Amino acid sequence: MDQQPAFGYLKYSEQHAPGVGLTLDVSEILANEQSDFQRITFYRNPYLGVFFTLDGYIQLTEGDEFAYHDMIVHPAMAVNPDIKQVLVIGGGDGGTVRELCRYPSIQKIDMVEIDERVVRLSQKFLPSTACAIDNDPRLTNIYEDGLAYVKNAATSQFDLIIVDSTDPIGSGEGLFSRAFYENCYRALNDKGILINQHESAFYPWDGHEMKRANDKIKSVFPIAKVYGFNMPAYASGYWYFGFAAKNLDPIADIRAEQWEDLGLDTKYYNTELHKGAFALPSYVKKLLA
Ligand code: AG3
Repeated sequence: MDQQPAFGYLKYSEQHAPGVGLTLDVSEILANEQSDFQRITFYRNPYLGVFFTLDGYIQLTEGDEFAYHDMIVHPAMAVNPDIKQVLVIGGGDGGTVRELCRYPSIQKIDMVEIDERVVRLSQKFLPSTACAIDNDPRLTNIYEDGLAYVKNAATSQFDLIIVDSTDPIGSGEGLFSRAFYENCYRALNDKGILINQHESAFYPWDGHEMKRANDKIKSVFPIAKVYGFNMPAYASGYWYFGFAAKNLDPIADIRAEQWEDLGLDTKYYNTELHKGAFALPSYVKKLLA
């Protein structure tokens, strides 16, 4: 990450709004294929490292994935450090399960990813995120539709469900449906927590999806909050996750000391930031009201 930007590279460019986008130099195209579900492309950028897109949307860069994966895992673990049974839907690059595997108290993780090609290409080109896959006996990889998996899951089976999905278009669309959230509710026990990829608020089309998802989750879960984090490669540089639960409140029930006693070295998350992340800008509060 200490190279100077240079001229003469190919460019990857993603449109975020009319006249606004993100451009990354491409020093190498590592893979580009159409799977049964989506177009998958892996690139290298001289500064942020390997990044990949699904149907033309950046999923992560090696340089900023720490923010995303810290924030999709650690807030829930700090609210309930006794989490043992976890279901991850999506997350084919492995970053989410990498963070979960750092908790010795977690006994079992089912990772249900619809597209095995994302996992295999990540193992090849993103070993820094995919390192836990095929490497931790607690982790089971299942290649099927997360929607059907949750529908067939036993009642109260999980302490935590994490939905590490793409946007609500294409193969990820069903993971934003009310029926899916209802099945998650049923598959979670009384202390259960649902964390989901929740889009962002700044641009109206992303904000529209964020509100739609939030309205549905609020109608299913008694506790339904969102929290934000800085994500440089995504539209507006800021993104949200949802925290939904049957009983546990993300602020009132945080067990900060117990989490700190674990001594995990995290690059983004800490228990002070935890509280701040749930404090929303006024325009976001208004959007979700
Ligand atoms: N999952 C995708 C998050 C949303 C990306 N959307 C976008 N760029 N418009 C990231 C997977 C990380 N494990």
